[in-house]
Amino acid sequence: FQPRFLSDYQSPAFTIKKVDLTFDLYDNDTLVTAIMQVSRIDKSSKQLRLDGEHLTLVSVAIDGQLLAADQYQLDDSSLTLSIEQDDFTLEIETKIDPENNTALEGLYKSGGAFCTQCEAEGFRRITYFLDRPDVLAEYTTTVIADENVYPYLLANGNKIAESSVENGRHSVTWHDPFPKPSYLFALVAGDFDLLSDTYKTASGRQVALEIFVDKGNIEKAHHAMASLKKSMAWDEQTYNLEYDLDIYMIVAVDFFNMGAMENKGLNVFNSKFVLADNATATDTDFFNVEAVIAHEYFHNWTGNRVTCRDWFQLSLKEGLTVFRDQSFSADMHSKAVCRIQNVRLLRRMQFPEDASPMAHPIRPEKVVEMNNFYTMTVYEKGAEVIRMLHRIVGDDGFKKGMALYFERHDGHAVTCDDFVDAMADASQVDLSQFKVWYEQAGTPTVKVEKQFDQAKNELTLHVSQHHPDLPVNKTTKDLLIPIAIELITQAGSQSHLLTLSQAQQTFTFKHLENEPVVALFTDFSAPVKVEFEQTDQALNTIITDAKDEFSRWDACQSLFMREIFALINAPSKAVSATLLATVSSILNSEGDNALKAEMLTLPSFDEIAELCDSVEPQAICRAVETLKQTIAGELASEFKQVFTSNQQTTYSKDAKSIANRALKNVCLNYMARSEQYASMVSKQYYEADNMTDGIAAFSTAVIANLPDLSAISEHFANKWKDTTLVMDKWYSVMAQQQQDTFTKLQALLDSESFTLHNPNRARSLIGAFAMNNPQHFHCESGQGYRFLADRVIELNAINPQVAARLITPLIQFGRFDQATQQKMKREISRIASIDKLARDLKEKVSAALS
Ligand code: HT7
Ligand code: ZN
Repeated sequence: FQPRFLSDYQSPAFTIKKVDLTFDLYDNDTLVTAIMQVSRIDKSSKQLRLDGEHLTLVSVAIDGQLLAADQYQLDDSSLTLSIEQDDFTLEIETKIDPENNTALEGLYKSGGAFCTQCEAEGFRRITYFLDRPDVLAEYTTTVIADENVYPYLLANGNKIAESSVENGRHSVTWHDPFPKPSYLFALVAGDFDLLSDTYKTASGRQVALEIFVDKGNIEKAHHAMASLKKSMAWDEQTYNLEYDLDIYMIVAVDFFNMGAMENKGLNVFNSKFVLADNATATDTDFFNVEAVIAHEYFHNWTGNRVTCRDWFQLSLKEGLTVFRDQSFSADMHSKAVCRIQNVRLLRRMQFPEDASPMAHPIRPEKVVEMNNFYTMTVYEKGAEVIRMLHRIVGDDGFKKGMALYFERHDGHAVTCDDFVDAMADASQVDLSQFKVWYEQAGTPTVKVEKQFDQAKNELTLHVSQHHPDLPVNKTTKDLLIPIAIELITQAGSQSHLLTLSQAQQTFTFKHLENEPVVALFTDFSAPVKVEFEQTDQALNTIITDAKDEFSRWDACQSLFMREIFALINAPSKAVSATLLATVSSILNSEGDNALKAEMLTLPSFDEIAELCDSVEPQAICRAVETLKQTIAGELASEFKQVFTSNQQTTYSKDAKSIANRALKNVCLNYMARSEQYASMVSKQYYEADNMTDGIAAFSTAVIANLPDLSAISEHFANKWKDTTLVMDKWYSVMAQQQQDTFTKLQALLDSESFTLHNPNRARSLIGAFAMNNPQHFHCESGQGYRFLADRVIELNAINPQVAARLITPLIQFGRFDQATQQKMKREISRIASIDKLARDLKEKVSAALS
């Protein structure tokens, strides 16, 4: 498996301007006919090399002349032709086997329907093609299939023809007028329920909106439809961006490797991000459906109209689109809570990735398997980089930059540099140093020392930046880091934006009333770690007095972290009384309950481990458990009181009710650890009239290993046995069991409804175990690592993309002690030694073992 390098990029020697595709759909023997208008760009190039994998070639013809087998070269990944003409018609017929396509890339079957997934390099599993994002073609697609079994035949663009053909089959033709790269191609054939609506754009055009779901699920599609309309309106209001085709279709499928896919005019979604109703979806599910619908819709401009020159530029579309969906969610909901959740995700998932053997810059420079680079770094850190740009050039500058970006690049495949240049030119800010964020991996640390001159009432901050020494970075350069701060004095608070551009810099603030408490990186203004000595008292001042709600939450997390580290070092020490007082005062404070819920939630295992160098994982688990038990015990009646006062008699999805539920369920989690109130958990479970409360009680019962657990779990499974997405939740919760864990995990693997072939199901059990059950994943016997490795080996043969995602917690061993690292590496070596190891896994295990 050869790596590809960004530095080797060459523009294509040939391009394909138009493609006419016909799919004669059969489960095992689909015939694909591709008629392409090809042009030579580089006149010195005589060989046309087309990508193709897992294909059976039927015929090749140039300008109507069939080629004999000795007139082309064929191997496992390409078809090469010698070409005389500059412009010619190339016709290729291939056969494919959608039913046995368990990798879910290219054309495959999900349940009873045919669907496609072409990003990143799946189109080459459909036909031989220039499967690269800088070849933009105009597509016409004809789909032919049995009319009864597949009444809906869909593809990108607008429908231009339909007819009945022989043998009970029918044919539908679609045309997409917007030239696009092959990764945005889509086809769906199936029998669905259809939810239809319309949207009138700002300029008055009528757009048909269609959501296709499995039969019987239409009532679960209304929230997705409302989300789509909100997204369309938001993009018009915020960036003046209108939808461009006459129809926007979304199809929900159960078998899908990721969340959703932004194919032009025909999004294909994991049903998890479409279907939601009060009985089956949690508040978080409703939020996520809205966010993913928005994300895919926003790609229509940031990704589709302006696309990536090459896959190294993936963050051009993904970082920017995540930033756009985060901004949208923040406008629809609580800004502070959204920001806290973005940061939690970044610290829990991206920071560890950025310190792992697979660390890479947001614009990677070396790739073996592109599917391995749909990462937290490219997406989430990529969004943080865009957010910093936004902060540096300001909201107006950013909007002007976006407008200039579309003016310059609409209809083209471009680079991250092109985007930053548009921002720099529109706002007249020099962003050359800022571009270092695109080329450097690793989470920077910013160290700050504070000096206060009492006589002059002058504050000085000595600030320095430090970069981890990672093999992936040849050298390290200083970054341009925006540092938003708040200075809290008796007279109130003042906000400043500092720009750190050098290795060390000093910032001075004069005329202060008294020595201020300093809140650094308010609103998490840069994706860095911070070293700054602060007293508990200063952190408490930030919690009570900072204007920035993110900083109030962050200060609270710092207090928890401090206590957890103290408990790791001295397990039998008493939990600090000041911390208990802080928790109590948050519990009893006025204000936003959603924010309070976030403030009362302890840091996760991964956030803690992230700050460790060489720690035994069990020591983290023990420290967290001690802290949780102590808080729960000491403040039991306060939790009960807040729990009771936030109980609701009727279920509603307004922001206040969602916030109340969040707070109440955090309280319940603590109450499960106090003898007096643990029974409230099963009471809530059986009385719940919504999934948020039901699943909160169920998972609390599992994590606290309550006596009613088996009755609750049986009741839940019985009630929801026919609802796939809810059963995924059941598997996720069951993966967190604390007693006889491995026997129970085996029983879950053996259960009738478990299959590794469905990525949601695989992730719900195996992913949830490795990510959310640290006590047992990291158990001293190494059984947790073995369990994961065994599943990864099984998945290698079924779906390498999913296997390679699930291996992540096993390769992030660097923060643990040597003994733990050895156990983890032993399992990685076992994976490395199997026959036919897929490229996806090979890249990751090689990096981990090098
Ligand atoms: N752009 C989409 C990425 C995606 C994907 C990538 C590889 C393999 C399968 C995939 N499914 C979707 C999703 C997005 O970021 O919007
Ligand atoms: Zn995306």
